[in-house]
Amino acid sequence: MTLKKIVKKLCDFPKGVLAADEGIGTIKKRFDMIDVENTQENRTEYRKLLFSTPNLEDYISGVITYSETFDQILDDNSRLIDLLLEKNILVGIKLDSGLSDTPDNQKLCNPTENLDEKIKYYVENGASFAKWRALFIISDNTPTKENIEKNAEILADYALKCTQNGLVPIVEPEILLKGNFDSNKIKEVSSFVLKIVFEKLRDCGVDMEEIILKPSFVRQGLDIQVDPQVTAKDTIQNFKSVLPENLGGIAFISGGIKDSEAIETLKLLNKYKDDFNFTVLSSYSFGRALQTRCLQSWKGSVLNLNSAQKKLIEVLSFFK
Ligand code: 5MM
Repeated sequence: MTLKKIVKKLCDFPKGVLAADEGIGTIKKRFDMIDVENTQENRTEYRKLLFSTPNLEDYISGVITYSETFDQILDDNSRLIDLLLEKNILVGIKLDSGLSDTPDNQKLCNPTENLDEKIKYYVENGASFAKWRALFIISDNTPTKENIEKNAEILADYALKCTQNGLVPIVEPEILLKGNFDSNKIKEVSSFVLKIVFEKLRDCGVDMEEIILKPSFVRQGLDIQVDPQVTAKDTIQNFKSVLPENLGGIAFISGGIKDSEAIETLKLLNKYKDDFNFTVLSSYSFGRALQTRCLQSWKGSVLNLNSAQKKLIEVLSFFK
């Protein structure tokens, strides 16, 4: 499949991407909420539950995996990711190596060793796309231009390497929605971050049609209740002025927004797109919004497998 076709398949709303690429530290936070120990066995059981959910392929076009999951072999000697490939669900791989704190309380992407070799390995073993996350924190003085530029250069370098070697890069410049900042602030920060990210992508010569942007919604801080109609319209209006028209697609993060609100916002955004003449394919790459009810139903017990899978499908059905 060409990179452009992969982009189209992944962003074909109401189908979208399940972000199941939590690193060891992040999945621990999710397991802590349901009192499940963060062992490799439990991580495998949980991801097996997700990937073997009946009819998952009716809703999900791709799943982002963590390296441990990608390489996981099951008791019958099959690969865990084969559960997805057999259903014609595309497999993605998290290629970033997490974040470091900067002295001024911002985040900077860590480098990934031997990135070219890793990309080749994942392509040879069935991956179609990748993900790299940068994180920007809103405060009175942040994110700074310097911090955005440094992270954007890393994202652009990763994106170019992926497209040159056969993976669609998902470029994730997440803006942390935690807090009580107002809509003017998020509009200003979102525009500033995306403007610099796309400048750096262009400087590197990345083909915009071959990439997927994974942004946060343009929403006020999570402490504030917001009407999804407002977020949907603000997001389109803001994006229209900064995103290239030939961008391959968008796959939003849920960013800690409640599942029902995140899904409603994306549905409305797709409904309003024509009114604003916004043509970029817009779908999702949600983690928490898709998984929270499923995790709470599973609670680490094989006895709850069916009910947990039903919860996942229940949430996914809200998109239709
Ligand atoms: C699923 O979590 C992803 C990996 O997180 P860590 O690097 O912290 O282990 C994360 O990138 C995720 O894909 C995005 O933040 C979107 O997830 P949400 O839950 O915000 O939709």
